[in-house]
Amino acid sequence: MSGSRRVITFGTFDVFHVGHVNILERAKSLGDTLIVGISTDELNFSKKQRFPLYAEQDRYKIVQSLSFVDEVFYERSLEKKREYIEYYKADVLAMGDDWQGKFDMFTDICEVVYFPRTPSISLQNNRNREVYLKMGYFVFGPHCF
Ligand code: C2G
Repeated sequence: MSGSRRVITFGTFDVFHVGHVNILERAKSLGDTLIVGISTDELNFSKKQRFPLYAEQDRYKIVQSLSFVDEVFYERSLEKKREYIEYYKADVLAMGDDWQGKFDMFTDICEVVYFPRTPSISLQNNRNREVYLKMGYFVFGPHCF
């Protein structure tokens, strides 16, 4: 649709929580169409040396089901970010501020916006960690969402 503003964001969105809702909602508020790149299991392993708790097809399905998400795709390589932004004709790239400054090189092709992370979502220091352990998840060391 001409004149509509397209926003893109990327993430793993593992064990989906309200911090993820907040960033996606804020990202959508910047435009008309929200496109989300979901990191594949393999990409996650290469950047974090562990696999996500939820499989990529489940993380994909969860994010795709949100009313403010319009399109979802698999992000297979961090190096392809520029290609993804161009392919999806994004006007804006939105990310949480744990990535502050990291994507400023794309300001030549789109606007780059960082939103504050939602604080205090952590498995390390609260009961959530125990709950996950009881569910049978092996939670590696400090695992903060
Ligand atoms: N986020 C947030 N508040 C949290 C946790 C996450 O705002 N408490 C945001 C992050 O800043 C990010 C998005 O939610 O913008 C997804 O977070 P992750 O799933 O942790 O994504 P990550 O593994 O950092 O992948 O190429 C970029 C990567 O794909 C981002």
